[in-house]
Amino acid sequence: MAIAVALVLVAIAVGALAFHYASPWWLTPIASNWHAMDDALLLTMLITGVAFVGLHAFVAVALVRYRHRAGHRASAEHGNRRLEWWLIGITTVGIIGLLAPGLTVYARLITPPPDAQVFEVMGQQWQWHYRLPGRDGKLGTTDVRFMGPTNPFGMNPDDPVGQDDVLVGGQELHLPVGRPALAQLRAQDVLHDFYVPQFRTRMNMVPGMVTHFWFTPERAGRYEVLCAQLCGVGHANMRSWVVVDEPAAYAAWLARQATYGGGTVGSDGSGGAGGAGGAGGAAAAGKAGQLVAQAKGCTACHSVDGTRGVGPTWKGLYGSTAPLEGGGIAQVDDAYLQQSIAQPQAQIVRGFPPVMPPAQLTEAEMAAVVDYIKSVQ
Ligand SMILES: [Cu+2]
Repeated sequence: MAIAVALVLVAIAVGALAFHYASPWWLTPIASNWHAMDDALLLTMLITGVAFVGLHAFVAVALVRYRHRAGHRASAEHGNRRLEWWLIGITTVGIIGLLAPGLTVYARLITPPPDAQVFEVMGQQWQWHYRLPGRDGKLGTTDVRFMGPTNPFGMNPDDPVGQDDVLVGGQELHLPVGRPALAQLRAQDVLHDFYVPQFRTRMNMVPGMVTHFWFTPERAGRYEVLCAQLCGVGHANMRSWVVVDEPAAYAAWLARQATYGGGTVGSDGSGGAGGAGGAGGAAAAGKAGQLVAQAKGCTACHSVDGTRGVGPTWKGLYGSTAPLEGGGIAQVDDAYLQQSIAQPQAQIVRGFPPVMPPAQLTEAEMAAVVDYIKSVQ
């Protein structure tokens, strides 16, 4: 019996090592300066791996060597100074090896170099918003009381510093390769976490706080941003992209971006007289419904390209018919959309979970969203 248990323990240790070396789940190729993160992780794996295999081997050997046999009796040994010092010493070194690299790397992660370019990330159920400082290199002030469907950052309309801020349209942020970037993180509603696996960095985004970390993207490419905190039913759809560009491509992208004050970075009038003091300049006419849909989080669950999400896609929805849970068919018209937005539980489309919360929209926002859904054909 003792030998069988010892063999099982050896099999567990050997199996764990085999799984570790043959596993397809390993780190993605690194694309930032944070090789120290990988080193800290590998050191942790090494220390815990040696402890894991060593303890299993020790128990297996002890089981076989001191198993019950006729004529043998175990005897207790009281106190062994030498052995105790060895165990204390090895454990101390092991724990220092587990803690020290993480603490030093973290201290460096939150201490940006002076030439780091700031960008802001705002997390919201369930999407991302990005903001870059304009020509002045400074982000304008914000306040919770200015936050709304068309102003997710809470931009202060009266702050001249904020007029040239770049509000990145779409769900894609670009960064120049080789230049240190300082991520400044906020959250509107609940805990989120900005995570790009290839950068090896992540940080919680906490409502009411500004957190930060820095990195230097070292490889051009398109990298997926994941939310690394379970933040609600749309969490899995809270995705976005960071595109790392060569300087020329980055400059071209930046020039096309809209500024808060109106216009684009590339146009000379940006942040000038035309835009100064213009509250809500971000809301380009005709895009109101799309902005509301993004701001209210609709787009986390409803695609506009026909992909099946948590809820039905909006592509081609208007004018179609929807099969209902429990039988029956609904004609998708204005009245149906308005009811489905305000009281989602009234009629559930067959095959979709009844998880949508009622959306709190003003009459104007409701009309804008319905118009937007109509336009997605
Ligand atoms: Cu999230």
